[in-house]
Amino acid sequence: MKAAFPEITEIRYEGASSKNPLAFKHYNAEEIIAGKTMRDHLRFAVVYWHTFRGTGSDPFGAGTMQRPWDDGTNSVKNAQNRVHAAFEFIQKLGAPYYCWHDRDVAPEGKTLAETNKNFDAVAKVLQAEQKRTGIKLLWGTANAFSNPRYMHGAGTSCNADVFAYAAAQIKKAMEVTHELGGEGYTFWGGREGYMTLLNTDMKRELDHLAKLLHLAVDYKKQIGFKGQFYIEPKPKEPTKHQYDSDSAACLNFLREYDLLPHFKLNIETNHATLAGHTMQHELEVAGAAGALGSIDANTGDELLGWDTDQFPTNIYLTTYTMLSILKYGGLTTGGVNFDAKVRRESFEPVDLFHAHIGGMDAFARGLKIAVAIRKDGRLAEFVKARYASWDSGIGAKIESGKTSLRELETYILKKGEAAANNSGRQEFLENLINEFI
Ligand code: XLS
Ligand code: NI
Ligand code: NI
Repeated sequence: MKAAFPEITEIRYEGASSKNPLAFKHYNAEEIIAGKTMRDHLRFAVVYWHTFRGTGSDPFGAGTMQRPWDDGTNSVKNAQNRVHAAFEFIQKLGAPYYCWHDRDVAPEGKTLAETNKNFDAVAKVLQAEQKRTGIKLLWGTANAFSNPRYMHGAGTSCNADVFAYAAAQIKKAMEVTHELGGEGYTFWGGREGYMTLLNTDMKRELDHLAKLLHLAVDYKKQIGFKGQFYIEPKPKEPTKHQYDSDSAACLNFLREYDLLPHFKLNIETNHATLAGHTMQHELEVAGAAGALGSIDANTGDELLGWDTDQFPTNIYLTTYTMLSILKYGGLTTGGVNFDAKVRRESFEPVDLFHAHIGGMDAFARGLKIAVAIRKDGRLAEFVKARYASWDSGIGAKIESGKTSLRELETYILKKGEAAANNSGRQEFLENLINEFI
């Protein structure tokens, strides 16, 4: 088979002084930092959908992408050929993982049976390419939002047959994920929400969504799939309101329906922005609940206000992201998955390399900076000292649940006034972070 990227050889680490655009300046896979290789800390993944299926079309115009290996048809043969191009790319880039939706990798047929057959035919090539290259599947997912049947949602559709269809599709996507040794499986509720409450029975829809996830948990056990389940929060787009709107809403839903032991969150930067939060906020909410699983690494444009899925290059963003990830013990089953697409104007194959190299280098720098900040210790010490009043005396008593309103009243009446407050020192801390950037 003809090479898809004939002019490009393996991307190597050349160090910070390199001027070669097709080399890593900071990501050195083998380098050990804080006890692990950078490869194991970051667990980079390439997405199949944007990188190999993105056409560059937008609501105002047709596709622009030059993808010489793709014949533009919806055939199984073309889908199989595309797998070779994809693995050539991922291997040259040196990313250890990739992710897909079922419908990214194989075309839909006229019936579910035909669709599943197509999927199997392509999965065979995926399996062979994984074996040849050592590249692994970070997670799989089902696209239960593109086909018109999902116009009212999948698990939350008002049409019970559509729920059944989605269930069948998810069953198959889980099986293929399992066959390919996937380390996880993600649920992003593409249309699990509403456009208007006038026609929506919200309680019933949420009950149904929980049912679907319970059925998936049951089936996971039946087939012996040991991968981690993730929910990916997003507040809107395509619907006006998605039920998995942010980390807090997802955690509440999972707890309410006894699903929390089976799921972690896959947090996406651009989705945090759409929810009116920072990425760090979303990671902290998930981390505090022991549910920080994986991240979809991208960034949005705050002036545009939609899910622009740009590659992350902002060092503050990657630093804060890595600070939270390291704080909660690092990535174990999850990874740094580039759910990002090149701009419509960046239409040449080489742009895919520029984009991923930039994202990987930005995360490598974020990792190194976060490790240095943690090693320095002043930030953590400051936070610890800020809460010192809880370590003994009345604070310790409150924390351990050994007090009452009556006792607290007596305590304050005796003291007359609370102890003086200390400065929050935000500016000092911002300067401290800048020392490392
Ligand atoms: C869309 C989501 C989607 C998920 C996978 O906004 O980010 O790409 O990551 O279904
Ligand atoms: Ni995503
Ligand atoms: Ni997204």
